[in-house]
Amino acid sequence: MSTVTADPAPSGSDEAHQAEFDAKVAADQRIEPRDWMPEGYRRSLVRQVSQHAHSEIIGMQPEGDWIASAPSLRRKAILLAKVQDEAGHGLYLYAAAETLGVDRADLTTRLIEGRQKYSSIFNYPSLTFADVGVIGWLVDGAAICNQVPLCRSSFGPYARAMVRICKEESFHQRQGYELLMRMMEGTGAQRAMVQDAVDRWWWPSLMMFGPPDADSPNTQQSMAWRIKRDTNDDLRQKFVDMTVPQADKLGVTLPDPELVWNEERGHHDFGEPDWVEFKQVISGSGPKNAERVERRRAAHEKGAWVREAATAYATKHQSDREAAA
Ligand code: FAQ
Repeated sequence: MSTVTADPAPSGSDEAHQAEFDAKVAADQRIEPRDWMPEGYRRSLVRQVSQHAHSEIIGMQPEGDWIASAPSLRRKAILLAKVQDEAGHGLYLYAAAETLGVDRADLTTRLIEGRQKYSSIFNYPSLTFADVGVIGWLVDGAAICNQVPLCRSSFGPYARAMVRICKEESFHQRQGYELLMRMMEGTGAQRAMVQDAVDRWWWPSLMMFGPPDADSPNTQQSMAWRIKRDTNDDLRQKFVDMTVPQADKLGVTLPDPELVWNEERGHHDFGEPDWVEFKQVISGSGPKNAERVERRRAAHEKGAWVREAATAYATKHQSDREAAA
């Protein structure tokens, strides 16, 4: 992947800028924050990157609920590390969004006022410790499928953030699968707990990839701009094909009677997720939407003193530096 040095103050006509932008995208070169970019491209990135950042932060909650009652010190240490990683992912992504000229504080306000979306998946409850394993296996598995291609996204800061995030997500996926393997070697009750969690998380995991391509208003343009590299349906198919053998090895049944290998297509056929439920969840009426957002709002308010202290510290150091200069 080659890079093009950004011109900090591009000059010339809009047509020339557009032509240069189009050429860079077509050549798979990165667009950097100081490069000229179409306003629609900037807005679409702010939309996707901030929703992604919010998802990481809200996504800490379903598993975070189990930190205090993890069944062993080892499981607690793993879970703590994973949830901390999600916070880190949120930070990289908010930082990437800020390079597009938006303010993280404003994005947070939009999230807690319900004006911006985050991933539908995090509006479902985590009812047992098996959910921790299934979130790692299926939710992180879906996230990896969706996000590895984003390492080649046309916007430099987003693509670079995704490289590190994907490495950490791979660890997350493996820890989930390993936890489930151990539970499946356990008692009948433990195996039933795993199957129950798989039954509850399978369809919401498929919804993570977004609506079917025919109902996806953003895919076509985002693909043309190479923000997205694959369509929602293509990634969903990839996830199903990748997950079926893992489910077999684990010894669980995926809750879809239509799931079958199609020799002709070289892919699995599978049933249709409940898109009515998906729309309800993304418009704020899922099982946990209100609780997730309220908790985020309370945490934000509780953290006000930290932000004030950090700002006071930075201001003091700035004046000390100026006095010394
Ligand atoms: N949930 O036209 P499209 C993770 C919205 S991170 C909620 O197809 P697009 C790590 C969409 O925003 C998971 N809303 O949109 C982790 C749009 O609304 P808008 C997050 C959804 O952008 C693991 C409208 O529907 N990952 O899991 C969803 O082309 C474990 C129309 O949709 C990312 O954000 C949904 N599932 O494609 C953390 C990846 N799907 O904005 C903790 C980056 C669609 O017009 C624990 N994002 N919508 O009002 C993407 O790849 C894309 O944005 C898609 C959606 C594929 C999510």
